[in-house]
Amino acid sequence: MRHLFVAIFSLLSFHMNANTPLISNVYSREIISLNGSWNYIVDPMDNGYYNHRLEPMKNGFFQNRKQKNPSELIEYNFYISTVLRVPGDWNTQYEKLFFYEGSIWFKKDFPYTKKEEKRTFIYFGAVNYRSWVYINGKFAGEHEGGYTPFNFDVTDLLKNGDNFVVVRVNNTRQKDNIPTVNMDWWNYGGITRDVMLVEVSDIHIRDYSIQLPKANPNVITGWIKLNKPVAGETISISIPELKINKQLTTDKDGTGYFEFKSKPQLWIPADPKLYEVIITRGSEVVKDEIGFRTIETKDKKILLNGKEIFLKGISIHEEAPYRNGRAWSKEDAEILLSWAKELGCNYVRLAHYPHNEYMVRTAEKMGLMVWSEIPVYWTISWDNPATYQNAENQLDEMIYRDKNRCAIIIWSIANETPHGEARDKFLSNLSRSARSKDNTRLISMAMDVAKLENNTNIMEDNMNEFVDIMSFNQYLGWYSGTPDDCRTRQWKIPYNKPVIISEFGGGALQGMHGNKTTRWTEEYQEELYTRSVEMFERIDGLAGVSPWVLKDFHSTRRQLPGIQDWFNRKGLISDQGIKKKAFFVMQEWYSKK
Ligand code: GCB
Repeated sequence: MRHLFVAIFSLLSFHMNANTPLISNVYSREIISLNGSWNYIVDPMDNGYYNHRLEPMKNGFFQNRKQKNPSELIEYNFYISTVLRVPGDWNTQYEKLFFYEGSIWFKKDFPYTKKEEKRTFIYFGAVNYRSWVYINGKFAGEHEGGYTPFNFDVTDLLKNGDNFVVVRVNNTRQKDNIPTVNMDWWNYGGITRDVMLVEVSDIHIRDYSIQLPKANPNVITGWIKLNKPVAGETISISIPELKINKQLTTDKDGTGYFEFKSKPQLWIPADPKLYEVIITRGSEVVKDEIGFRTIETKDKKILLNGKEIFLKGISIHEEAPYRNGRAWSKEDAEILLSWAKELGCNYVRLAHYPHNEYMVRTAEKMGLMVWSEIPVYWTISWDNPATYQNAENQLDEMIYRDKNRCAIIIWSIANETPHGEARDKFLSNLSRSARSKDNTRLISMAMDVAKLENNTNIMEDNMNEFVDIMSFNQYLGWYSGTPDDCRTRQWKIPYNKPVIISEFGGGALQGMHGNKTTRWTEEYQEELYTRSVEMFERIDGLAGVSPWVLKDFHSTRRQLPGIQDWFNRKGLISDQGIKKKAFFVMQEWYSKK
């Protein structure tokens, strides 16, 4: 009986390990990077995990076994397998992996010296889509969702000297996933963001929130939370430039709350002021740069720090500038966002999933407000409770990571979802969930134009009560009608809320020239932009736009040879970084707004 119990228990512990709550702001902690070359094994049948009866094996590839004598049979070997760069998608590193969807095993060796009194976590900025992590052959944890960070406490799995980490990554598209099986971007697989070990003390600062409360620029409020529910711990918070230096005592949940009267210089795009904030607990120090601003809506206006602002935006995919594949570095973020600045933007829509932390932090430093989105895209499984749970989880992880980024003004909970009862229930619940986590930001989603009557686009959506801003994607002149139709098209949006055109645009192959009625020429795209912005002037309550899209990006839906070649060509800039004519139409319009 006892044996049975032990067997069941070890089977469970072999596979169960709930996600450990995330350590905030890892970049300011003591970290050891695990970026670099990782050996990999492509495993389309999950042969490294299941035996021929499809039962999980004790001896899977995560054991990273090496042959001990020449008669031993082991049918894999990480050490003589080729390498992939991490961070990086696998699709653009080897031609044979361009279209690959399935499992790949990654392995990295690393030396480690255990430190008394320290806990060590392994942290992943993102892995697309699902991952299983093993340290020295033992299961550390698993994660679902390709665009948000996660970490596991691996203190007890590490040893002094040589260690190895193995990650099984699977990016198979599935109907019930978020996103689902079809989307207009590349399903890049792999360990696509930074990986690191994070060392913290046994009791440590896990998370904090520091901001202005809703619509009040004279008080800084927030909380600091330890990883354990220990009362009576002293934590200090200081913002030297504001002469704030306070001590907090944790309550029985291990949380300390604060509220200071203060009049910080407010963050605005033209002067994105950030303050150094230092949080200390004993010898532990966490530093951050935090900006303060309020964001709200009043009737059809968006108010930043109480003043009306027009969002001059651009939609961006997380694709590297000048090279193929996922963007992941600070340098990538700086190039992409400096293009947005050159366009005249004060705002970016980071589509269609949470982008890496460098993007958000760089936008904040450059004075760009941010729309951040989860990949609830097109037609997902509205009726499946597990799909809902997954969406809510991705929403939580997005908010958790970025709640201290003042640049983020909008949480977007969906893109172009079809009207219907199940969808309404799903999205209204998501909206409630977002508000319960963060009542200081605006909520929106990119909707579709509902109908066309008497040459009037009518924007109706039951979700209007669950958003602060009515945002619509519309492609008049590309997917329907001609650019000329924009001259007369009218708009009716029957809500007393600000309106954002979250997408518009059309494709052009950079360098292809011709008549403005010829598809794919830069002239067609230029004309489409010219007519579109003219039309936007007639939209009552228009508070911002974010054209689709900054740069051409890879998409498996875009097959036209010679023109698309697997790129969505709606970029204002080509995949090679060359500006198309429409870029300058938008730049000119923004310069007058
Ligand atoms: C959309 C989608 C976006 C697509 C775009 C297009 O409405 O939101 O993801 O890439 O249209 O190019 O068709």
